[in-house]
Amino acid sequence: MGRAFLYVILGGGVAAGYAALEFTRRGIGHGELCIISEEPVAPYERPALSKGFLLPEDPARLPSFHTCVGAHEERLTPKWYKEHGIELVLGTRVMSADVRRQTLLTSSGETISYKTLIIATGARALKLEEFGVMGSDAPNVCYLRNLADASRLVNVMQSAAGGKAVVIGGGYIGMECAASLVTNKISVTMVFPEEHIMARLFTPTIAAFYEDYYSSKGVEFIKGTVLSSLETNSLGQVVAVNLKDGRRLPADMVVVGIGIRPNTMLFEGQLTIDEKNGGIKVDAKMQTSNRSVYAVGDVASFPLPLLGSRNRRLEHVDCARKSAIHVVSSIMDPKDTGNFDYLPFFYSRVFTLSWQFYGDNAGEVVHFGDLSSFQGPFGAYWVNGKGQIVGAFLEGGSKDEYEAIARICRVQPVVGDRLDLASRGLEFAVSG
Ligand code: FAD
Ligand code: NAD
Ligand code: ISD
Repeated sequence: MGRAFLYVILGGGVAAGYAALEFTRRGIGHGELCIISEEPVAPYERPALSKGFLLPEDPARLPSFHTCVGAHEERLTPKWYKEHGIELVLGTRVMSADVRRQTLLTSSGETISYKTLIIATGARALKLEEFGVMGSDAPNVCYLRNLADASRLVNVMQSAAGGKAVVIGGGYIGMECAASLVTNKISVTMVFPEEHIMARLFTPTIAAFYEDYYSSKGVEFIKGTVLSSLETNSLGQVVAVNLKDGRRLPADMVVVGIGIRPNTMLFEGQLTIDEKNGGIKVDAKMQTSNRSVYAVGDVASFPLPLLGSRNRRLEHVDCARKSAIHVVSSIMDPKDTGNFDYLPFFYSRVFTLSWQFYGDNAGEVVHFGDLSSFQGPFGAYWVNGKGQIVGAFLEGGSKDEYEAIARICRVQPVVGDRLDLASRGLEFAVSG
């Protein structure tokens, strides 16, 4: 059996939701677009899973965070897809793809063919087993990538109330989950191999601010080491985490956030893969090495103007949203669609703190503001070899201040005296 569509989006996450909205805005006929997703629910704002979803009081639950509420747009419920004649094939995994025949084979045995395919398969969480540590399928070990993981995490947190959690990984998941666990009255020890949290983005100075804040909330840090094993009881539950440095940490639950891998598998050997950055290689129109196939979001490696159009893969929601909108424009209006001119934007919210980052965190760093108290605003500029500002970070800014640092990263002014830049701080961006 089989069905044929003009457009198929493979994957039903953030990018799929924003692409669907853009398709309807540009005008598609009923029955022309199909979205196939392994998840059993319509596209939703994944960032909510490590924030609002984990709140002890009045937590966010679907349908409240279906896309595209994260960008203050319409909320696309299953009814919306039906009314717009978009076929949502949910709870269905695509098992294989044939880009030459333009077909996808699903887990229900159906062959779905397309004229144009958008790959929006996102990424999967890396497992501890991939680093040689066994037992992460224990009932009180949690990963966090999708709604099912988040629901499970909530249940495990409830069973561990008043107890101890070990958080493995000092990246985004580690930081946001540690904050949520503390808010749920679970004491937290974070373990990670680097010298400070968020090593991919934060400077040691920025990291020290957040680490001090987390310490004030009772979070303990164990840095520069990794797990050696998980110790379990007769029920198969983890009771302790053993570290390579010999320490043993008793635990009622474990949360693991040790990075992701883009879901490229279906297309390996069929499309060009960016071996360096991971991901499916696309051009500035988000088109892959096959003319009928495009890729967006976490799975796509695209040319980034900021890097002189070298390819980069970004794992952030703003990129998923904007690349999705861009791809629909590329497909439906190729003549009038330019290159994807994207400025990287990352953000996070933990406890009552909130930060934003724009651009590239490469070059010399100039910190500004008051880092010694928990007041903010404070931040940093990154200055490249030509003396231009190419990146900016700000904690505790206002809407206008965040817009100002985004603008400065687009304009990339040349700065002279670094001490002057540090003392002018945020005012440099706001007045610029
Ligand atoms: P996804 O949203 O991951 O969607 C991919 C979809 O494809 C999934 O539904 C998946 O099930 C489906 N799929 C994959 N393979 C198949 C297959 N073979 N068949 C069928 N379906 C398939 N970014 C930020 O900038 N800020 C944040 O605060 C933030 N918070 C986050 C919190 C969490 C808990 C997580 C996990 C991520 C967060 N991110 C955040 C990252 C952001 O959510 C991702 O960058 C974004 O979701 C990427 O969108 P995507 O559509 O490319 O992939
Ligand atoms: P990450 O890349 O942010 O951090 C991975 C962390 O894993 C590293 O910082 C390191 O501390 C740790 N690590 C690496 N190898 C390890 C090992 N062998 N043992 C122990 N620790 C190890 O990835 P993540 O935190 O898992 O987040 C997953 C994805 O979700 C990322 O794409 C991230 O961008 C996304 N996310 C983003 C946000 C946000 O933007 N606010 C929030 C949540 C999740
Ligand atoms: O971008 C986001 C974010 O950080 C969330 O929590 O989207 C979600 C929505 O705001 C949830 O409604």
